[in-house]
Amino acid sequence: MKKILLINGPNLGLLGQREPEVYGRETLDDLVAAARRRAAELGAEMDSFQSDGEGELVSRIGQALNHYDGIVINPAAYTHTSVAIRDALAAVALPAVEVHLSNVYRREEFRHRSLMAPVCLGQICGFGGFGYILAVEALLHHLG
Ligand code: CA2
Repeated sequence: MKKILLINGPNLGLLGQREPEVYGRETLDDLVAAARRRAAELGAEMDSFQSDGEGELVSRIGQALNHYDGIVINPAAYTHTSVAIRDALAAVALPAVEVHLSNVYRREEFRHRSLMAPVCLGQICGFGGFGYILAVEALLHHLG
């Protein structure tokens, strides 16, 4: 059975409580549950991890090697700044799908650049929580 890891970065634990016009009304637990259900329907197992800390995210990615077949990641604000998270993804070299709730390209210019994109299979953004399901499907399709 394929095993995938869903990683969420800083402030995503606040989902559903603030800025619903940007990020929707679902909580992170709702999004994780829906993504896990889809993974199970497709015959895969999914673990989930959220942290506000760059170092913790880097460590968890590092530990993923030999435990997971692939990663779905919303690095949140670190998408635009973190060489450390990008290097961790490159180092483990697991297939990874980058996902964002909002359409980052319709927002401020600083969100238009992703340091993660070059080390990911692809990016899904702008579809809210449904993007997490699309990301799981894309990763599992890639894994075959
Ligand atoms: O659209 C996304 O998924 C983002 O990764 C969300 C990040 C943002 O920095 C990226 O540019 C795009 C921010 C996550 C903050 O989450 C909040 C949730 C509820 C209330 C406030 C912030």
